Amino acid sequence: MSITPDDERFMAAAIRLSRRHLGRTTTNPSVGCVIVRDGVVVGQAVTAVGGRPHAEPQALAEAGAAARGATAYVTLEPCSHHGKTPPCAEALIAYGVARVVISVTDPDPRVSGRGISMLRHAGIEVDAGVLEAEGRHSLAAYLTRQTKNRPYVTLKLAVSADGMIGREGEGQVAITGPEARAEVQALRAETDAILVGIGTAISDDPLLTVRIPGLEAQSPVRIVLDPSLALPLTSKLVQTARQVPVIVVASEEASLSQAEGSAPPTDPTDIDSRRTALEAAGVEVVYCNPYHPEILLPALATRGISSLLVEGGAKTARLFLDAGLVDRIQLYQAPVVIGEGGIESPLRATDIPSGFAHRGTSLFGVDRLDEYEREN
Ligand code: AOF
Ligand code: ZN
Repeated sequence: MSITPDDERFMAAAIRLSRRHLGRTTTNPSVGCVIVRDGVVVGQAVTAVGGRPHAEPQALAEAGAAARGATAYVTLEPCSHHGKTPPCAEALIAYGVARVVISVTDPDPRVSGRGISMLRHAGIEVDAGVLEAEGRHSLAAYLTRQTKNRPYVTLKLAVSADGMIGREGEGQVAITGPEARAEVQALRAETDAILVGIGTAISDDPLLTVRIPGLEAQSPVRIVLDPSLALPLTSKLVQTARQVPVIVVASEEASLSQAEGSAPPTDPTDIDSRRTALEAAGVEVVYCNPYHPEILLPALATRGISSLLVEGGAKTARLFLDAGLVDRIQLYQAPVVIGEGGIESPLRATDIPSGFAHRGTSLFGVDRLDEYEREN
């Protein structure tokens, strides 16, 4: 059977549904499943928070007997493995579904085409690749971690009309307005981890949590690149480390502390006592080279982090850009003028690196957001 406009419409609904649990199912992907019988939706579900149960068995349970002869729209190939739950392909077969429409095939080596062949062997018609670009977009974090062994990296920058991202020595400077700031919080809520350099952690003293009512529990893990453990015990990050996890990435050699805005070299005993104090406050200290994203990112993937939001400052942004390890750029442009003492943005709308495609523009109050994504 060929793909119809209705197929795309129901797949679009499944993709939209899948976005509901983005950032809350890691390391599992957030998958959407819509079951349709005679043009009517009889069951729909998204992978549960925490990653299980998967989407399909929940949607099938809702459909019940109406699933017999129905079409299931799934954003990811149904699984075929006996993992923590039984295979979803088996459930689709058991309920008597007649057709399965899939957006993206699953790169998990335990599945990888086997879900589709199980279904076909059982006589179910399968169409894959429907709205694949949109499907891949919704599964970007999962696909990146599976195929590249690193998290999907989003760089967020808020740039003033004169090309600045802040003012030297002034802590947090409001560049965007409240609408754009709410949007950034929504982005945090669907991301596993958020990262800043020690310079930003000290000068801005940010909280980096989600404060949208109802979504507070979705705050990402907060990561600070802090080679010599200079993060003050009085900082908001440390003070809230018991509520929302904080990971400090320190260098194995304290002598690397010349880099970004950090404290001057100190004797090792000092470092040891700072480490003890940070850990006593609930901060996790990880030793890994903080200035080599190509080493750091796989280490984060191993810890189950599939998506990472890089929020500042200029040097940290540059570090990830130069390493070619940014997948998406979210560039806010605000009409504010910073002027004297401004910290220049590492990036402006006029110098987006090659290899990034413009994916869209949104307006938040007086601020403009342009989204760029790496093409490949
Ligand atoms: C589906 N539907 O909703 C999801 C799937 O650890 P397990 O046993 O839960 O298996 C994890 C794998 O299951 C994951 O790597 C991916 O291949 C698949 N995720 N599959 O059929 C779903 N979330
Ligand atoms: Zn499954």
